[in-house]
Amino acid sequence: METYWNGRLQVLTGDITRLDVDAIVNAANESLLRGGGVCGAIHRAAGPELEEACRALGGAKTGDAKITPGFRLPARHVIHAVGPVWRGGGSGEPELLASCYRRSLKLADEHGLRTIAFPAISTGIFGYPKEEAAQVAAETVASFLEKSELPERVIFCCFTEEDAEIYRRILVQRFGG
Ligand code: AR6
Repeated sequence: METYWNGRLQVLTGDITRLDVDAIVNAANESLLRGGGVCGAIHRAAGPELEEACRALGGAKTGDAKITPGFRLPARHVIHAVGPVWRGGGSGEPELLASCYRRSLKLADEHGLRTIAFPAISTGIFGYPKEEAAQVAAETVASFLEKSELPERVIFCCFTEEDAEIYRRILVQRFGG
């Protein structure tokens, strides 16, 4: 696992449901109910209590995020962030994607969470190009951390080595190798 910026940013390849962190972020949709992709994996690993807790949240708008306990996951909390569906880039997608990273980090800060792991939100079923999404993710997270002591550490959890390589390249450009 590579670390950047005195260890506050990390890139790793693997299954986010296995991470022992204060919060993992779920790439949800506006219903906040169980779906496919990383969302399906998180619900499977957390158990049925997670869907019950999500149902009680009553959905969330694109660009927003809401928090639940992690139930059977090693992570203490799940932050359900709703990324945008990619419609070509001219429908406010970058701002909506940035917003769901910011809202997730704000929730982590408000709950006193020290460690949080993000998947590459919107880059699977929602079709956001991976490179562009990683740029938004890295820039938004770095700007937030510059102004906030919490979370102390943010992990970009990539599902493939190829995705991790994109993040490494972007973070080396921004923070140096
Ligand atoms: N750990 C880490 N990353 C993962 C995992 C995992 N276990 N599984 C997949 N990924 P996606 P979206 C990566 O499709 O595009 C759901 O139905 C995957 O390779 O999960 O935001 C929701 O309910 C990709 O890079 O989320 C919504 O309806 C990234 O996670 C919709 O899909 C996100 O892919 C959200 O679509």
